[in-house]
Amino acid sequence: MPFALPALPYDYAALEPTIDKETMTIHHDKHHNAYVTNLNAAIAKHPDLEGTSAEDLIKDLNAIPEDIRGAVRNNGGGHVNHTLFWELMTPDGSATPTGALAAAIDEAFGNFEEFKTKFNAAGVARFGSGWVWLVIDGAGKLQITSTANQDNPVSEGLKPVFGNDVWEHAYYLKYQNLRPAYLAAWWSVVNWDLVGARYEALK
Ligand code: MN3
Repeated sequence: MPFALPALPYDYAALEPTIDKETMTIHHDKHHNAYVTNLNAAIAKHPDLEGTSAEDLIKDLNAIPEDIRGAVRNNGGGHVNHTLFWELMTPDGSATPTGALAAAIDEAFGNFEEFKTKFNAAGVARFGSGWVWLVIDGAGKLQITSTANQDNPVSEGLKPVFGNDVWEHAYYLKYQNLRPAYLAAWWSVVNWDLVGARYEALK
Protein backbone atom coordinates (compact mmCIF):
# COMPACT_ATOMS: atom_id res chain seq x y z
CA MET A 1 0.00 0.00 0.00
CA PRO A 2 1.88 3.11 -1.16
CA PHE A 3 -0.29 5.64 0.69
CA ALA A 4 -0.99 5.87 4.42
CA LEU A 5 -3.16 8.07 6.62
CA PRO A 6 -0.87 10.55 8.40
CA ALA A 7 -1.42 11.03 12.13
CA LEU A 8 -2.93 14.34 13.19
CA PRO A 9 -0.11 16.64 14.40
CA TYR A 10 -2.20 17.48 17.53
CA ASP A 11 -4.97 16.01 19.65
CA TYR A 12 -8.46 15.62 18.16
CA ALA A 13 -9.77 18.19 20.66
CA ALA A 14 -6.86 20.62 20.22
CA LEU A 15 -8.68 23.00 17.88
CA GLU A 16 -11.73 23.42 20.13
CA PRO A 17 -13.80 25.51 20.32
CA THR A 18 -13.24 26.43 16.63
CA ILE A 19 -13.39 22.82 15.43
CA ASP A 20 -14.95 20.28 17.79
CA LYS A 21 -13.38 16.93 18.67
CA GLU A 22 -16.13 14.85 17.05
CA THR A 23 -15.79 16.68 13.72
CA MET A 24 -12.00 16.25 13.76
CA THR A 25 -12.29 12.55 14.62
CA ILE A 26 -14.77 11.74 11.85
CA HIS A 27 -13.06 14.01 9.36
CA HIS A 28 -9.62 12.47 9.89
CA ASP A 29 -10.37 8.86 10.81
CA LYS A 30 -13.30 8.30 8.41
CA HIS A 31 -13.23 10.81 5.53
CA HIS A 32 -9.47 11.15 5.03
CA ASN A 33 -8.97 7.45 5.68
CA ALA A 34 -11.49 6.61 2.95
CA TYR A 35 -9.58 8.74 0.43
CA VAL A 36 -6.38 6.87 1.29
CA THR A 37 -8.06 3.45 1.06
CA ASN A 38 -9.69 4.29 -2.29
CA LEU A 39 -6.48 5.79 -3.70
CA ASN A 40 -4.56 2.63 -2.79
CA ALA A 41 -7.26 0.49 -4.40
CA ALA A 42 -7.03 2.50 -7.63
CA ILE A 43 -3.23 2.43 -7.77
CA ALA A 44 -3.25 -1.34 -7.13
CA LYS A 45 -4.69 -1.68 -10.66
CA HIS A 46 -1.62 0.09 -12.09
CA PRO A 47 1.37 -0.92 -9.92
CA ASP A 48 3.75 1.09 -12.12
CA LEU A 49 2.33 4.19 -10.38
CA GLU A 50 3.11 2.96 -6.86
CA GLY A 51 6.27 5.04 -6.62
CA THR A 52 4.63 8.30 -7.66
CA SER A 53 3.67 10.79 -4.95
CA ALA A 54 -0.01 11.69 -4.59
CA GLU A 55 0.77 15.30 -5.54
CA ASP A 56 2.54 14.20 -8.71
CA LEU A 57 -0.38 11.91 -9.57
CA ILE A 58 -2.87 14.81 -9.53
CA LYS A 59 -0.53 17.34 -11.22
CA ASP A 60 -1.11 15.73 -14.61
CA LEU A 61 -4.38 13.83 -14.52
CA ASN A 62 -4.32 13.28 -18.29
CA ALA A 63 -1.30 11.05 -17.75
CA ILE A 64 -3.31 8.77 -15.43
CA PRO A 65 -4.85 5.68 -17.08
CA GLU A 66 -8.46 6.38 -17.93
CA ASP A 67 -9.91 3.54 -15.86
CA ILE A 68 -8.59 5.06 -12.62
CA ARG A 69 -8.42 8.76 -13.56
CA GLY A 70 -11.62 9.72 -11.76
CA ALA A 71 -10.65 7.75 -8.66
CA VAL A 72 -7.19 9.36 -8.58
CA ARG A 73 -8.66 12.82 -9.11
CA ASN A 74 -11.11 12.43 -6.22
CA ASN A 75 -9.11 10.33 -3.79
CA GLY A 76 -5.60 11.53 -4.66
CA GLY A 77 -6.95 15.05 -4.33
CA GLY A 78 -8.66 14.15 -1.08
CA HIS A 79 -5.43 12.72 0.32
CA VAL A 80 -3.27 15.69 -0.74
CA ASN A 81 -5.83 18.27 0.38
CA HIS A 82 -6.38 16.80 3.83
CA THR A 83 -2.70 16.07 4.48
CA LEU A 84 -2.02 19.78 3.95
CA PHE A 85 -5.17 20.83 5.85
CA TRP A 86 -4.16 19.11 9.12
CA GLU A 87 -0.67 20.63 8.94
CA LEU A 88 -1.82 24.16 8.28
CA MET A 89 -3.87 24.31 11.46
CA THR A 90 -2.56 24.57 15.02
CA PRO A 91 -3.98 25.29 18.48
CA ASP A 92 -1.30 27.89 19.24
CA GLY A 93 -0.52 29.89 16.14
CA SER A 94 0.03 33.60 15.73
CA ALA A 95 -3.00 35.72 14.82
CA THR A 96 -1.70 37.03 11.50
CA PRO A 97 0.82 36.18 8.80
CA THR A 98 4.27 37.77 8.97
CA GLY A 99 7.22 38.38 6.70
CA ALA A 100 7.10 37.87 2.95
CA LEU A 101 3.63 36.34 3.00
CA ALA A 102 2.16 39.28 4.93
CA ALA A 103 3.74 41.72 2.46
CA ALA A 104 2.47 39.76 -0.55
CA ILE A 105 -1.07 39.62 0.90
CA ASP A 106 -1.04 43.38 1.46
CA GLU A 107 0.19 43.95 -2.09
CA ALA A 108 -2.39 41.64 -3.69
CA PHE A 109 -5.45 42.38 -1.55
CA GLY A 110 -4.86 45.72 0.19
CA ASN A 111 -4.55 44.41 3.73
CA PHE A 112 -5.07 41.25 5.77
CA GLU A 113 -8.68 42.08 6.71
CA GLU A 114 -9.65 42.61 3.07
CA PHE A 115 -7.92 39.38 2.14
CA LYS A 116 -9.89 37.44 4.75
CA THR A 117 -13.15 39.02 3.58
CA LYS A 118 -12.47 37.98 -0.04
CA PHE A 119 -11.32 34.49 0.95
CA ASN A 120 -14.43 33.96 3.08
CA ALA A 121 -16.67 35.22 0.25
CA ALA A 122 -15.08 32.75 -2.17
CA GLY A 123 -15.67 29.97 0.35
CA VAL A 124 -19.32 30.93 0.73
CA ALA A 125 -19.74 31.17 -3.07
CA ARG A 126 -18.48 27.61 -3.70
CA PHE A 127 -21.75 25.78 -4.45
CA GLY A 128 -21.89 22.32 -2.93
CA SER A 129 -18.64 20.70 -1.79
CA GLY A 130 -15.16 21.99 -2.37
CA TRP A 131 -12.26 24.08 -1.16
CA VAL A 132 -11.20 27.73 -1.09
CA TRP A 133 -7.51 28.46 -1.67
CA LEU A 134 -4.78 31.04 -1.64
CA VAL A 135 -2.56 30.15 -4.60
CA ILE A 136 0.48 31.45 -6.44
CA ASP A 137 -0.28 31.78 -10.13
CA GLY A 138 2.06 31.35 -13.11
CA ALA A 139 3.15 34.99 -12.84
CA GLY A 140 4.09 34.55 -9.18
CA LYS A 141 1.08 36.55 -7.95
CA LEU A 142 -1.26 35.60 -5.12
CA GLN A 143 -4.84 34.74 -6.08
CA ILE A 144 -7.90 33.46 -4.24
CA THR A 145 -9.54 30.55 -6.01
CA SER A 146 -11.91 27.74 -5.22
CA THR A 147 -12.23 24.19 -6.47
CA ALA A 148 -15.10 21.72 -6.57
CA ASN A 149 -15.08 18.38 -4.74
CA GLN A 150 -11.48 17.30 -3.98
CA ASP A 151 -9.86 19.06 -6.92
CA ASN A 152 -6.54 20.68 -6.05
CA PRO A 153 -5.09 23.79 -7.74
CA VAL A 154 -1.93 21.87 -8.76
CA SER A 155 -4.06 20.18 -11.45
CA GLU A 156 -4.47 23.66 -13.00
CA GLY A 157 -0.77 24.53 -12.77
CA LEU A 158 -1.27 26.69 -9.66
CA LYS A 159 0.66 26.43 -6.38
CA PRO A 160 -1.62 26.20 -3.31
CA VAL A 161 -0.24 28.11 -0.32
CA PHE A 162 -3.12 27.05 1.92
CA GLY A 163 -6.81 26.19 1.68
CA ASN A 164 -9.91 25.69 3.75
CA ASP A 165 -12.25 22.72 3.42
CA VAL A 166 -15.84 23.89 2.82
CA TRP A 167 -17.42 20.44 2.55
CA GLU A 168 -20.27 20.16 5.04
CA HIS A 169 -18.37 17.32 6.76
CA ALA A 170 -15.79 19.93 7.85
CA TYR A 171 -18.21 22.04 9.87
CA TYR A 172 -21.79 20.75 9.97
CA LEU A 173 -21.84 19.17 13.45
CA LYS A 174 -20.97 22.49 15.10
CA TYR A 175 -22.02 25.17 12.61
CA GLN A 176 -24.89 23.35 10.84
CA ASN A 177 -25.83 25.34 7.70
CA LEU A 178 -23.78 28.40 8.76
CA ARG A 179 -20.78 28.02 6.47
CA PRO A 180 -19.99 31.78 6.79
CA ALA A 181 -19.65 31.39 10.58
CA TYR A 182 -17.26 28.47 10.14
CA LEU A 183 -15.17 30.40 7.61
CA ALA A 184 -15.00 33.43 9.93
CA ALA A 185 -14.02 31.35 12.98
CA TRP A 186 -11.45 29.21 11.15
CA TRP A 187 -8.79 31.95 10.99
CA SER A 188 -8.07 31.48 14.69
CA VAL A 189 -6.54 28.03 14.06
CA VAL A 190 -4.37 28.80 11.01
CA ASN A 191 -0.69 27.91 11.48
CA TRP A 192 0.83 31.07 10.00
CA ASP A 193 4.39 29.92 10.70
CA LEU A 194 3.87 26.86 8.50
CA VAL A 195 1.89 28.75 5.86
CA GLY A 196 4.51 31.51 5.71
CA ALA A 197 7.32 28.99 5.31
CA ARG A 198 5.31 27.21 2.64
CA TYR A 199 4.87 30.48 0.74
CA GLU A 200 8.63 31.13 0.90
CA ALA A 201 9.34 27.66 -0.45
CA LEU A 202 6.77 27.84 -3.27
CA LYS A 203 7.25 31.40 -4.59
MN1 MN3 B 1 -12.72 17.22 4.21
